[in-house]
Amino acid sequence: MAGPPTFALPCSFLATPRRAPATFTVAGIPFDAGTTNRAGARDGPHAIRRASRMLVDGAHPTAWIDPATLDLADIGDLAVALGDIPATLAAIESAAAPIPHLIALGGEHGVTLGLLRALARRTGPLALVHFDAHVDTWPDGFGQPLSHGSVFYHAIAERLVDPHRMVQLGIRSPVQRDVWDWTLAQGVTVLSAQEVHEAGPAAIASLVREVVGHAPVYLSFDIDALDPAFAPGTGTPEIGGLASWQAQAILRGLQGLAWAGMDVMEVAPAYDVAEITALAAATMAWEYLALVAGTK
Ligand SMILES: [Mn+2]
Repeated sequence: MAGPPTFALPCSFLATPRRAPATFTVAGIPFDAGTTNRAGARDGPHAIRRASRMLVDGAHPTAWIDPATLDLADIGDLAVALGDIPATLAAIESAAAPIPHLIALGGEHGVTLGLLRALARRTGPLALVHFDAHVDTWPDGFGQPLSHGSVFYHAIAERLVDPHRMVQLGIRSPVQRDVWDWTLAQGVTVLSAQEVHEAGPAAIASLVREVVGHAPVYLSFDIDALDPAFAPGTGTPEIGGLASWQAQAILRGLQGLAWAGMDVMEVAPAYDVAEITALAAATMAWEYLALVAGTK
Protein backbone atom coordinates (compact mmCIF):
# COMPACT_ATOMS: atom_id res chain seq x y z
CA MET A 1 0.00 0.00 0.00
CA ALA A 2 1.39 3.36 -1.05
CA GLY A 3 0.13 6.93 -0.90
CA PRO A 4 -1.84 8.54 1.90
CA PRO A 5 -3.74 6.38 4.42
CA THR A 6 -7.47 5.98 3.77
CA PHE A 7 -8.47 8.47 6.49
CA ALA A 8 -6.50 11.21 4.76
CA LEU A 9 -7.99 10.75 1.30
CA PRO A 10 -10.35 13.32 -0.24
CA CYS A 11 -14.09 12.75 0.33
CA SER A 12 -15.13 11.76 -3.18
CA PHE A 13 -16.48 8.26 -3.89
CA LEU A 14 -13.55 5.84 -3.58
CA ALA A 15 -11.46 9.03 -3.32
CA THR A 16 -11.46 9.39 -7.10
CA PRO A 17 -9.92 12.72 -8.19
CA ARG A 18 -11.88 12.71 -11.47
CA ARG A 19 -14.79 15.16 -11.72
CA ALA A 20 -15.79 14.85 -15.41
CA PRO A 21 -18.08 11.96 -16.44
CA ALA A 22 -16.19 8.73 -17.14
CA THR A 23 -17.07 5.11 -17.98
CA PHE A 24 -18.63 4.91 -14.51
CA THR A 25 -19.94 8.16 -13.04
CA VAL A 26 -20.96 8.62 -9.43
CA ALA A 27 -23.34 11.44 -8.41
CA GLY A 28 -25.04 12.27 -5.12
CA ILE A 29 -28.68 13.33 -4.80
CA PRO A 30 -29.13 15.27 -1.53
CA PHE A 31 -32.92 15.29 -1.42
CA ASP A 32 -35.46 13.88 1.06
CA ALA A 33 -38.66 15.94 0.69
CA GLY A 34 -40.71 12.81 -0.14
CA THR A 35 -39.86 10.85 3.01
CA THR A 36 -42.90 9.71 4.97
CA ASN A 37 -41.30 8.93 8.33
CA ARG A 38 -38.04 10.31 9.73
CA ALA A 39 -36.11 12.60 7.36
CA GLY A 40 -32.36 13.01 6.82
CA ALA A 41 -31.43 11.14 3.62
CA ARG A 42 -30.34 14.50 2.18
CA ASP A 43 -27.09 13.90 4.07
CA GLY A 44 -26.61 10.42 2.62
CA PRO A 45 -24.27 11.18 -0.30
CA HIS A 46 -21.61 12.83 1.85
CA ALA A 47 -21.65 10.02 4.43
CA ILE A 48 -21.42 7.32 1.75
CA ARG A 49 -18.48 9.04 0.07
CA ARG A 50 -16.68 9.43 3.38
CA ALA A 51 -17.18 5.76 4.30
CA SER A 52 -16.17 4.61 0.79
CA ARG A 53 -12.56 5.56 1.48
CA MET A 54 -12.28 2.32 3.50
CA LEU A 55 -12.54 0.41 0.22
CA VAL A 56 -9.59 1.77 -1.75
CA ASP A 57 -6.73 -0.22 -0.29
CA GLY A 58 -6.96 -3.37 -2.38
CA ALA A 59 -8.89 -5.48 -4.87
CA HIS A 60 -12.34 -6.98 -4.41
CA PRO A 61 -11.49 -10.36 -2.87
CA THR A 62 -13.61 -12.53 -5.19
CA ALA A 63 -13.89 -10.49 -8.42
CA TRP A 64 -10.19 -9.54 -8.23
CA ILE A 65 -10.90 -6.09 -9.54
CA ASP A 66 -10.09 -2.90 -7.68
CA PRO A 67 -13.09 -0.64 -8.40
CA ALA A 68 -11.02 2.44 -7.44
CA THR A 69 -8.76 1.79 -10.44
CA LEU A 70 -11.62 1.71 -12.98
CA ASP A 71 -12.40 4.66 -15.25
CA LEU A 72 -14.46 6.25 -12.48
CA ALA A 73 -15.52 9.83 -11.75
CA ASP A 74 -17.48 11.52 -8.98
CA ILE A 75 -19.24 14.58 -10.39
CA GLY A 76 -20.52 15.71 -6.99
CA ASP A 77 -24.17 16.24 -6.16
CA LEU A 78 -26.90 16.86 -8.73
CA ALA A 79 -28.88 20.08 -8.42
CA VAL A 80 -32.18 19.77 -6.55
CA ALA A 81 -35.10 22.19 -6.09
CA LEU A 82 -35.74 22.90 -2.41
CA GLY A 83 -38.98 21.27 -1.30
CA ASP A 84 -40.19 20.77 -4.88
CA ILE A 85 -40.43 17.11 -5.86
CA PRO A 86 -41.56 17.44 -9.54
CA ALA A 87 -38.91 20.10 -10.25
CA THR A 88 -36.24 17.97 -8.58
CA LEU A 89 -37.23 14.91 -10.62
CA ALA A 90 -37.01 16.98 -13.81
CA ALA A 91 -33.58 18.32 -12.85
CA ILE A 92 -32.34 14.82 -12.07
CA GLU A 93 -33.69 13.49 -15.34
CA SER A 94 -31.91 16.11 -17.43
CA ALA A 95 -28.66 15.84 -15.46
CA ALA A 96 -28.65 12.03 -15.71
CA ALA A 97 -29.67 11.80 -19.37
CA PRO A 98 -26.21 12.30 -20.95
CA ILE A 99 -24.32 10.12 -18.43
CA PRO A 100 -23.53 6.71 -19.90
CA HIS A 101 -23.38 4.63 -16.70
CA LEU A 102 -24.50 6.34 -13.51
CA ILE A 103 -24.10 5.20 -9.90
CA ALA A 104 -26.35 7.46 -7.79
CA LEU A 105 -26.02 7.97 -4.03
CA GLY A 106 -29.26 9.06 -2.31
CA GLY A 107 -31.18 10.74 -1.07
CA GLU A 108 -34.64 9.29 -0.63
CA HIS A 109 -35.92 6.60 -2.95
CA GLY A 110 -38.35 8.86 -4.80
CA VAL A 111 -35.50 10.37 -6.81
CA THR A 112 -34.98 7.02 -8.55
CA LEU A 113 -37.99 7.97 -10.69
CA GLY A 114 -35.98 10.78 -12.32
CA LEU A 115 -33.04 8.43 -12.87
CA LEU A 116 -35.24 5.78 -14.49
CA ARG A 117 -36.93 8.34 -16.74
CA ALA A 118 -33.51 9.38 -18.02
CA LEU A 119 -32.21 5.86 -18.51
CA ALA A 120 -35.32 4.22 -19.99
CA ARG A 121 -35.43 6.87 -22.69
CA ARG A 122 -32.20 5.27 -24.01
CA THR A 123 -32.82 1.61 -23.22
CA GLY A 124 -36.57 1.12 -23.31
CA PRO A 125 -38.28 -0.60 -20.37
CA LEU A 126 -35.65 -1.88 -17.96
CA ALA A 127 -35.38 -5.03 -15.93
CA LEU A 128 -35.08 -4.11 -12.26
CA VAL A 129 -33.37 -5.68 -9.28
CA HIS A 130 -34.83 -3.86 -6.28
CA PHE A 131 -33.60 -4.43 -2.73
CA ASP A 132 -35.99 -2.90 -0.19
CA ALA A 133 -38.05 -3.50 2.94
CA HIS A 134 -41.01 -1.92 1.14
CA VAL A 135 -42.63 -2.59 -2.22
CA ASP A 136 -42.63 1.16 -3.02
CA THR A 137 -45.65 0.68 -5.28
CA TRP A 138 -48.08 2.79 -3.27
CA PRO A 139 -50.03 5.13 -5.61
CA ASP A 140 -49.36 7.86 -3.06
CA GLY A 141 -47.92 8.39 0.39
CA PHE A 142 -50.31 10.22 2.74
CA GLY A 143 -51.72 12.09 -0.26
CA GLN A 144 -48.34 12.87 -1.87
CA PRO A 145 -48.22 11.06 -5.23
CA LEU A 146 -44.43 11.41 -5.55
CA SER A 147 -43.41 10.18 -2.10
CA HIS A 148 -40.53 7.76 -1.68
CA GLY A 149 -43.06 4.94 -1.38
CA SER A 150 -44.49 5.54 -4.87
CA VAL A 151 -41.41 5.34 -7.04
CA PHE A 152 -42.12 1.95 -8.61
CA TYR A 153 -45.84 2.56 -8.94
CA HIS A 154 -44.91 5.35 -11.35
CA ALA A 155 -42.01 3.45 -12.92
CA ILE A 156 -44.41 0.63 -13.83
CA ALA A 157 -47.24 2.98 -14.89
CA GLU A 158 -44.85 4.98 -17.10
CA ARG A 159 -43.40 1.73 -18.53
CA LEU A 160 -39.88 2.66 -17.44
CA VAL A 161 -39.48 -0.84 -16.07
CA ASP A 162 -40.87 -4.14 -17.31
CA PRO A 163 -42.69 -5.61 -14.29
CA HIS A 164 -42.28 -9.12 -15.67
CA ARG A 165 -38.51 -8.58 -15.43
CA MET A 166 -38.65 -6.88 -12.04
CA VAL A 167 -37.72 -8.56 -8.79
CA GLN A 168 -37.96 -7.13 -5.28
CA LEU A 169 -35.84 -8.61 -2.47
CA GLY A 170 -36.10 -8.19 1.28
CA ILE A 171 -39.74 -7.04 1.40
CA ARG A 172 -41.30 -7.20 4.88
CA SER A 173 -43.08 -3.98 5.92
CA PRO A 174 -46.77 -3.65 6.71
CA VAL A 175 -48.65 -3.06 3.45
CA GLN A 176 -52.24 -2.61 2.33
CA ARG A 177 -53.53 -5.75 0.66
CA ASP A 178 -54.67 -3.86 -2.47
CA VAL A 179 -51.15 -2.43 -2.97
CA TRP A 180 -49.66 -5.91 -2.58
CA ASP A 181 -52.17 -7.47 -4.98
CA TRP A 182 -51.67 -4.70 -7.56
CA THR A 183 -47.91 -5.27 -7.47
CA LEU A 184 -48.23 -9.01 -8.06
CA ALA A 185 -50.89 -8.46 -10.73
CA GLN A 186 -48.42 -6.35 -12.71
CA GLY A 187 -46.12 -9.40 -12.87
CA VAL A 188 -43.52 -8.29 -10.30
CA THR A 189 -41.61 -11.06 -8.51
CA VAL A 190 -41.69 -10.19 -4.81
CA LEU A 191 -39.24 -12.07 -2.56
CA SER A 192 -39.78 -11.41 1.11
CA ALA A 193 -36.91 -11.18 3.56
CA GLN A 194 -38.10 -14.45 5.04
CA GLU A 195 -37.94 -16.15 1.63
CA VAL A 196 -34.39 -14.85 1.19
CA HIS A 197 -33.44 -16.18 4.63
CA GLU A 198 -34.99 -19.58 3.96
CA ALA A 199 -33.77 -20.09 0.39
CA GLY A 200 -30.24 -18.72 0.81
CA PRO A 201 -28.36 -16.31 -1.46
CA ALA A 202 -27.33 -18.77 -4.18
CA ALA A 203 -30.90 -19.92 -4.87
CA ILE A 204 -32.14 -16.32 -4.75
CA ALA A 205 -29.44 -15.15 -7.18
CA SER A 206 -30.37 -17.84 -9.66
CA LEU A 207 -34.05 -16.88 -9.40
CA VAL A 208 -33.16 -13.23 -10.01
CA ARG A 209 -31.12 -14.17 -13.07
CA GLU A 210 -34.09 -16.10 -14.43
CA VAL A 211 -36.46 -13.13 -13.99
CA VAL A 212 -34.05 -10.56 -15.44
CA GLY A 213 -32.87 -12.58 -18.44
CA HIS A 214 -30.89 -10.64 -21.04
CA ALA A 215 -32.70 -7.31 -20.71
CA PRO A 216 -30.82 -4.14 -19.73
CA VAL A 217 -31.08 -4.15 -15.96
CA TYR A 218 -30.98 -1.50 -13.23
CA LEU A 219 -30.08 -2.10 -9.58
CA SER A 220 -31.95 0.02 -7.05
CA PHE A 221 -30.69 -0.68 -3.53
CA ASP A 222 -32.72 0.85 -0.71
CA ILE A 223 -30.46 0.46 2.31
CA ASP A 224 -33.51 -0.43 4.45
CA ALA A 225 -33.50 -3.83 2.73
CA LEU A 226 -30.82 -4.56 5.32
CA ASP A 227 -31.88 -5.25 8.88
CA PRO A 228 -31.66 -2.24 11.22
CA ALA A 229 -28.86 -4.13 12.98
CA PHE A 230 -26.84 -3.67 9.78
CA ALA A 231 -28.33 -0.37 8.64
CA PRO A 232 -29.78 1.67 11.49
CA GLY A 233 -29.23 4.97 9.69
CA THR A 234 -32.33 5.12 7.54
CA GLY A 235 -35.75 6.75 7.66
CA THR A 236 -38.11 3.76 7.62
CA PRO A 237 -36.34 0.80 9.25
CA GLU A 238 -38.10 -2.58 9.48
CA ILE A 239 -36.86 -5.50 11.55
CA GLY A 240 -36.25 -8.98 10.11
CA GLY A 241 -34.20 -7.74 7.16
CA LEU A 242 -31.22 -8.97 5.21
CA ALA A 243 -27.80 -9.21 6.72
CA SER A 244 -25.09 -7.32 4.84
CA TRP A 245 -23.45 -10.60 3.83
CA GLN A 246 -26.68 -11.90 2.28
CA ALA A 247 -27.02 -8.86 0.03
CA GLN A 248 -23.34 -9.13 -0.92
CA ALA A 249 -23.66 -12.82 -1.70
CA ILE A 250 -26.75 -12.25 -3.87
CA LEU A 251 -25.02 -9.44 -5.79
CA ARG A 252 -21.93 -11.58 -6.34
CA GLY A 253 -24.19 -14.20 -7.92
CA LEU A 254 -25.46 -11.75 -10.58
CA GLN A 255 -22.49 -11.60 -12.96
CA GLY A 256 -23.09 -11.45 -16.69
CA LEU A 257 -26.36 -9.50 -16.61
CA ALA A 258 -26.71 -6.42 -18.85
CA TRP A 259 -26.17 -3.87 -16.07
CA ALA A 260 -27.12 -0.32 -17.06
CA GLY A 261 -26.88 1.62 -13.79
CA MET A 262 -27.52 1.56 -10.07
CA ASP A 263 -28.44 3.59 -7.05
CA VAL A 264 -28.13 3.17 -3.32
CA MET A 265 -30.75 5.12 -1.43
CA GLU A 266 -32.19 6.12 1.94
CA VAL A 267 -29.00 6.47 4.01
CA ALA A 268 -29.87 8.97 6.77
CA PRO A 269 -26.62 9.55 8.70
CA ALA A 270 -28.24 11.30 11.68
CA TYR A 271 -29.58 7.90 12.84
CA ASP A 272 -26.42 5.98 11.97
CA VAL A 273 -24.06 4.43 14.49
CA ALA A 274 -20.33 4.24 13.82
CA GLU A 275 -20.91 4.66 10.04
CA ILE A 276 -22.43 1.14 9.82
CA THR A 277 -25.09 2.20 7.33
CA ALA A 278 -22.88 4.50 5.26
CA LEU A 279 -20.23 1.80 4.94
CA ALA A 280 -22.86 -0.78 3.95
CA ALA A 281 -24.14 1.58 1.24
CA ALA A 282 -20.65 2.41 -0.02
CA THR A 283 -19.86 -1.30 -0.12
CA MET A 284 -22.97 -2.14 -2.17
CA ALA A 285 -21.89 0.44 -4.79
CA TRP A 286 -18.36 -1.00 -4.68
CA GLU A 287 -19.77 -4.54 -5.11
CA TYR A 288 -21.75 -3.28 -8.08
CA LEU A 289 -18.67 -1.82 -9.75
CA ALA A 290 -16.77 -5.08 -9.21
CA LEU A 291 -19.74 -6.99 -10.63
CA VAL A 292 -20.09 -4.85 -13.74
CA ALA A 293 -16.36 -4.51 -14.43
CA GLY A 294 -15.93 -8.25 -13.91
CA THR A 295 -18.60 -8.85 -16.52
CA LYS A 296 -16.78 -6.87 -19.19
MN1 LIG B 1 -37.52 2.20 -0.98
